[in-house]
Parts: sequence; C-alpha cells; structure tokens
Amino acid sequence: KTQFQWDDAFLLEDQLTEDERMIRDSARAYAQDRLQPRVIAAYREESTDPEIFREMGDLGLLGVTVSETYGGVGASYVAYGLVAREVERVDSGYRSMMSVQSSLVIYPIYAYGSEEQKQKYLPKLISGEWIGCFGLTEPDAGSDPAGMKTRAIKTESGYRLVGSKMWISNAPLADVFVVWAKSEAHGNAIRGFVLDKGMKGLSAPKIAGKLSLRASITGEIVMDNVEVGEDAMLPNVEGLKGPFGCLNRARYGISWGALGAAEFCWHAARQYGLDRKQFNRPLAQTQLFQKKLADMQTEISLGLQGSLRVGRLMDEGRMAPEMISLVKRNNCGKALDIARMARDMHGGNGISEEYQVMRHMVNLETVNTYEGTHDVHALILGRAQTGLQAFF
Ligand code: TGC
Ligand code: FAD
Repeated sequence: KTQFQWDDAFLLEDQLTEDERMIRDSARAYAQDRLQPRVIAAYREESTDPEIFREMGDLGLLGVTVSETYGGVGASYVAYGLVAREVERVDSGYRSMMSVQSSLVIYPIYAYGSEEQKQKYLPKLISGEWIGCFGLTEPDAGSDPAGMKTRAIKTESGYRLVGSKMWISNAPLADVFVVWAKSEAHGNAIRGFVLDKGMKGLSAPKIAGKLSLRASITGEIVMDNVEVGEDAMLPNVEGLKGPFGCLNRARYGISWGALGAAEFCWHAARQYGLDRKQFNRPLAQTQLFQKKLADMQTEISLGLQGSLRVGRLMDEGRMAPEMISLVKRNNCGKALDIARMARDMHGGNGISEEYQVMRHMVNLETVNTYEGTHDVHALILGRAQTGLQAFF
C-alpha cells in the first residue's frame, strides 16, 4: 500500500525530472539559507538589498528558461515555476524581484530584441550585475493598459518618450527599464523601449509607505522628454501582445510562487496547532483546526497540479493564455485565503512578525492584485467561455 504523504499528497516529487529537482533544491537552499535570515528585518525596515540580484544570478535563478548562448540555464518552465515557489516560500517580494527580472525584463529582450540588444543586456541581467524593471501600469491605466498615455514621438534620430509609469517593481534600483508606449509613427500602436539609467529626463522615485511587499522596492518611472535612438526600440513586436507575452510567463510563475507562500502558512499553522495546547489538548486535536488544515492541504495540492500541468504544456508549446489566467487567479486567491486562515489559527501570535504568517498574508493582497487582478482574470475566463466581452 502506498503511504500517504501529508505534505505531498499527489507525489508531485515523482513528476519532476532529475534536472528540475536539482534546480529546485538549489533554489530552496538559497532561499532558506540566505533569504530567510534577512526577510523579517528587511520587511520591518522596508529595505531591499540589491545584492540579492547578484546572488540569484550567481546561482542561475534569473535566466532559468533562457538559452545558454546568453548566459541562461536553458531549463524548463516547470523548473522556473519551482524556483518561484521556493523563493516565495520566504517572501512574495523576493519572488517579485526575481520574476520581474526574469519574465518581464530578460524575456522581452530575449523574445523581441535585436541581436545587439540581446548581446548588450542579457548576460548582465542574467548574472544580476544589472537590475531591470518593467513599466506598463500608469496612474490612470492599470487593469486597462490599452488606455496608457505614455507616448513615443518620432525624432530625426529616434524617439522622444513622454509619460509616467506607476507601481513599478525594482524601478528605483534599476539599471535597465523596459517601458511600453504608444508610438505615433506606428499608428499609435504600443511599442517596447529599453532605456538605461542616467538618461536625461529619466527618473524613478520610490513609492514609500507600502503595507504589503515591503521587502521589494517599488517606484514610479518618470519620462520627461527622454531622447533615445532607434536602437532603443524592441524591433520584433507591436501591440499589446508584446507586454502580454511577458505577463504570461510572469503570471505562470506567480501561480507557483503564491502556493509556496501558502505552503509556508499551512505548515506553520499545522506545527503551531501541534505545539499549542488549550483546553488540555493540542489545538490540532480539535475538529475545526483539522478541517482548516484539510482545506489548506486540498487547495495547495490541487493548485500545484494545475501549475505543473500548465508548465508542461508551456514546455510543449501548447499553452493558451487562458490556462495561465485560471491558475494565476485560483492559486493567488486560494493562497490569500490560506494565509488569512493561518493568521487566525495562530491566535494573538499570528499578528507578530516572528511568526511570519501575517507578512505572507499582506503580501498576498498585492499578489492577488498585480499581473491582472483576481476579477480581471475572471473576466478573461468569462470571455473565453461565453464569447462575450464584459470589460466595458
Ligand atoms: P485584448 O483585446 O484582449 O488584447 C489585445 C491584444 O493583445 C493580445 N493578448 C495577448 N497576447 C498574448 N498573451 C495574452 N495573455 C494576451 N492577452 C491579449 C490579443 O490577442 C490582442 O492582440 P492583437 O494582435 O489582436 O491586437 O485587450 P484588452 O485591451 O481588451 O485587454 C483586456 C485585459 C483586461 C485582458 C488586459 O488588459 C489585462 O490583462 N489587464 C491586466 C493588466 C495587467 O496584468 N497588468 C500587469 C502589469 S505588470 C505587473 O503587474 C508586474 S508585477 C510583477 C511583480 O512584481 O512580480
Ligand atoms: P484598477 O485597474 O483601478 O482596479 C481597481 C479594482 O477595480 C480592482 O478590484 C479591479 O479588479 C476592478 N476592476 C478593474 N476593471 C474592472 C472591470 N472591467 N470590471 C470589474 N472590475 C474591474 N505594474 C507594472 O507595470 N510593473 C510592475 O513592476 C508592477 N509592480 C507592482 C508592484 C506592486 C507592489 C503593486 C501593488 C502593483 C504593481 N504593478 C506593476 C501594477 C499592477 O499590475 C496594477 O496595480 C494592477 O494591474 C491593477 O491596476 P490598478 O491598481 O490600476 O487597479
């Protein structure tokens, strides 16, 4: 008879390749040995250590799916998802730093860039020597990026960029800015541009006072007539499918990552329930407590299987974006419910930084919102099954 493994109900471990397990183990060791010891203070002090990019780069965690030609690892999307799960088991902010760099900065240059852009940017971004950010959202265009106001105006030698981006992860530390703008010379189609820190008119002030994702720095991007050459434009994509192609990858990674955070909360609640006695017995010996643990185990086990399946389909080139909306939406929503439950199961201790569940809980509020909110993904799935557009 097969022994039931409470923390790996469907034997996910068996479904991974040797290479995927190796990459996962290396990410887990890094996250537990190097990230876990600094996260509580970093969160409290709202500080982001830029060295983390270099450390991740040294371990190959920033270019997991990128070909070795540019310094990547050339591994599977499943491996990428497993890395996100391990990093987010420690903190969603650290996973955010990693996913922006990998899926939202390295990927567009890799997929849509010229050979010169790839040679210039990819090795330094993959090694973590340079930090990147991705500017799509604007103060008046969040869920509806087609409403962006940022413009690229044609000049004699290239373009002049005017506009501002809001809520941009990594921006205040960034050396490389991938930004999306409407280009008048292309019939107002959205085009991608790669900007370098220090360009005249380019600044990235920090957004302070976040109560969520405090270990990951967030900023604005202000483009006050930034003049760039023709070579700053990503030549091989036009329209919203450019940024969405990147978001597909990042959203998929988040579907794994959110469950890493949820697993932390579940394991912590289980252990707390075993250790803490009330009414002369462990909390874990009460029916309500066990029901909550069973709910957590069920949602996490099912969610991981969903992400694994989507990852395998991506690796086979059979992914449809709606599959990603399904797992991003489900896993983020479920992870948030689990974190709230775990916070409650810790009683008063649940609000203390030491127990960490409340940090995960407030982080997951952001994770449920960015990269397409829970409801926006519902509308994507609703449109796919009814053929009816309900966004407006
Ligand atoms: P719609 O008409 O649906 O599509 C416009 C064009 O885009 C194409 N497309 C996609 N292509 C590839 N993958 C996808 N997932 C795609 N979704 C759409 C589509 O085929 C079409 O192409 P074409 O050639 O026909 O023009 O566009 P819409 O304006 O109606 O969009 C609606 C909606 C709501 C689905 C979309 O705008 C949306 O997803 N909104 C959410 C915005 C969002 O996710 N923003 C994320 C910002 S980045 C971020 O949050 C980073 S946080 C990272 C971190 O710190 O970890
Ligand atoms: P809105 O779009 O104004 O939505 C507000 C509410 O209205 C939500 O509940 C939403 O679901 C709902 N809503 C919107 N439209 C509809 C509709 N048609 N029908 C029903 N309900 C609707 N962006 C980047 O470009 N790059 C980044 O690196 C980045 N990092 C981020 C980091 C953090 C910490 C945060 C908080 C955000 C980040 N974002 C980033 C922005 C993020 O993607 C947006 O916040 C998100 O897409 C939602 O947009 P919004 O905040 O403008 O909310």
